[in-house]
Amino acid sequence: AERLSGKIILITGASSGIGEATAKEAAAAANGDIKLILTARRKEKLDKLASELTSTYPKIKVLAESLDVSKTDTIKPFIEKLPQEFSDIDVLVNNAGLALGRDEIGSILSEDIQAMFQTNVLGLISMTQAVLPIFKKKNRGDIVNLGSVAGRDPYPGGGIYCPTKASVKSFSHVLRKELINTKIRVLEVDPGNVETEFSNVRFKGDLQKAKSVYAGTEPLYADDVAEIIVFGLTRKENTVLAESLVFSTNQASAFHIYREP
Ligand code: NDP
Ligand code: 8X3
Repeated sequence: AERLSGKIILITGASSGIGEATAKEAAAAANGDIKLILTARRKEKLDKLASELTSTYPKIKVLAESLDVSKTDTIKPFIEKLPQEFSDIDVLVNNAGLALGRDEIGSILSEDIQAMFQTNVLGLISMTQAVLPIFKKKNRGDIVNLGSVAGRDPYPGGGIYCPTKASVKSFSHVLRKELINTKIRVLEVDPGNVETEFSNVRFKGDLQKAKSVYAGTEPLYADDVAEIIVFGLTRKENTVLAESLVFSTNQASAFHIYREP
């Protein structure tokens, strides 16, 4: 919609899944009249997406930059050194995130604990801290945080991932309350199972295990979640899609999943 026209949108984790789909959905909604800052660790994937978008929409401006949000000291300098035409960000999509393993508490690898908190929580907080002054200056801007059903409905084997997403929820609440006297909006989107690279990453390349997460169901796909994000971003300025729990039609909680026999 024209409500996204001319905006500058920064997406973390735009090299795959929900982040990549959100870039495409936002570009389509604005019919290319948009500037996208695409970030993730895998620069070659971002470059591929950027060239796809620029060949579809001649008017679009895309900046693809590698940024590892778990390296939190690099975030503020990254935001401060953005080229001038991308510097006045309007929308931050805090999407970068991951789960590693399904090990039970007591046998979780310490590097997995570190990576999940460092990315899902500290990375998201640092991005928000770096971008918020830009929004406060103009009393406007949208922050979209990717939570999860896992943050609401913790499950065995999610000893770290679930608390990281509960942290995202708590952080989003505080932020929305602190910004009550501004026009800055805080949106949180909490999906159930979405078939992306998420499970390949969680099961560290065991594709059989990854596939079994979605077996017998029609899961959500990345573009389904991207549609919800863009729906939220294109509401009138007086409206905030504060929280949305999004399931595939076969899912009703973290563990209520109907699978075709
Ligand atoms: P994908 O694995 O497909 O995408 C994850 C994205 O995050 C990739 O672009 C990856 O890029 C990026 N990323 C991971 N670590 C870092 C890092 N340290 N710095 C920068 N970018 C990073 O998964 P999804 O699209 O499914 O996940 C997106 C978000 O949605 C996550 O926050 C996830 O927790 C959440 N979510 C996913 C659900 C699902 O079932 N799939 C359900 C609920 C929530 P790269 O590797 O190139 O850095
Ligand atoms: C991803 C969905 O249920 O595996 O957030 O945690 S779940």
